[in-house]
Amino acid sequence: AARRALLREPPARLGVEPLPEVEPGLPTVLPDAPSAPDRRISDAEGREKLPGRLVRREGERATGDEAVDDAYDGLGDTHRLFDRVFGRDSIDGAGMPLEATVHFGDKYDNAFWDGERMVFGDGDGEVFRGFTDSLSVIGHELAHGVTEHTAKLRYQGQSGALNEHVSDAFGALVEQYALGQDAEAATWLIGEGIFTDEVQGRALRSMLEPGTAYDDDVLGRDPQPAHMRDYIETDDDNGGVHLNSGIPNRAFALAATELGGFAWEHVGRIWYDVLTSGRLPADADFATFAAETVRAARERFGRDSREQRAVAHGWSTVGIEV
Ligand code: ASN
Ligand code: ZN
Repeated sequence: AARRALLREPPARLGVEPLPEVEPGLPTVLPDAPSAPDRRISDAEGREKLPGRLVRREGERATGDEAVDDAYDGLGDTHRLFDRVFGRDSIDGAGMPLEATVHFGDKYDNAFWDGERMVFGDGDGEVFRGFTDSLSVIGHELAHGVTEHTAKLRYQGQSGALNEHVSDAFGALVEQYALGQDAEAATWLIGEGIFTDEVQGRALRSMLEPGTAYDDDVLGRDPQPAHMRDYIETDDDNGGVHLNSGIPNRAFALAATELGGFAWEHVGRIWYDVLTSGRLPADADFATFAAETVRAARERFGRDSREQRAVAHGWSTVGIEV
């Protein structure tokens, strides 16, 4: 009962209605008590040198530096989703410190995971605001760490696009969990609030409608495909990992919205099961990954369950039959 209560506990920060009773899936292995994060935020002070100066450790007061404090809070929100919903304490599942560096570089227009830490630029102020302004981006970067410690999806071609997709999926879930948003209320946008007002765009990517996140004079049109027929073959970007991720992103968001309710309770759980099953090859292609999600849906929610059908339906809508 304690475990179920944990699973249903509403996001802590905002007072949301208690979650409704849901039909229980298979028992979820969760710790009896939530774990606490161990955050360490460093400041690169405008240089491209890591890790930078340690400016805020776990339990320390806000610094007043927005990037530092947003990164600290965002890492807390990300830790909370993985811990409370999936029973995973931090990136490695064993309480590993969450390390981030902010103010990386001069007008640096990106955020990334370097294998050990999350790194966030301030943006140039013309196209991009700071990269800590979006919780889905913080969740995205931390999820790269989780993937590295679980399925180890190779960052090239289709497995690379799946690696990117997994980061977008959990980035979106971090935001939804923190806001107490169900699948219909969710924006399914990654990096909302990242662009300045000068840019014609809503976000970096749209999971539900890939290819529609922005259409701007300088940036051009969002190039993400939304269906297998538009898969992009390229040598850039490790084989278009940030482009072709639109295809699995849409399958995930479609399944979630078809099911309704809280996405972390169904598709999130299924995707997490796939990541941690030990069955997914590091070089998995879309079809292999899709088959694993349908199998995980069946194992957790039952043969011919709504969940299994919604997941299969999501994939077939983007041109992947399972
Ligand atoms: N924001 C990108 C990502 O996390 C940065 C990169 O590709 N290095 O995937
Ligand atoms: Zn990424």
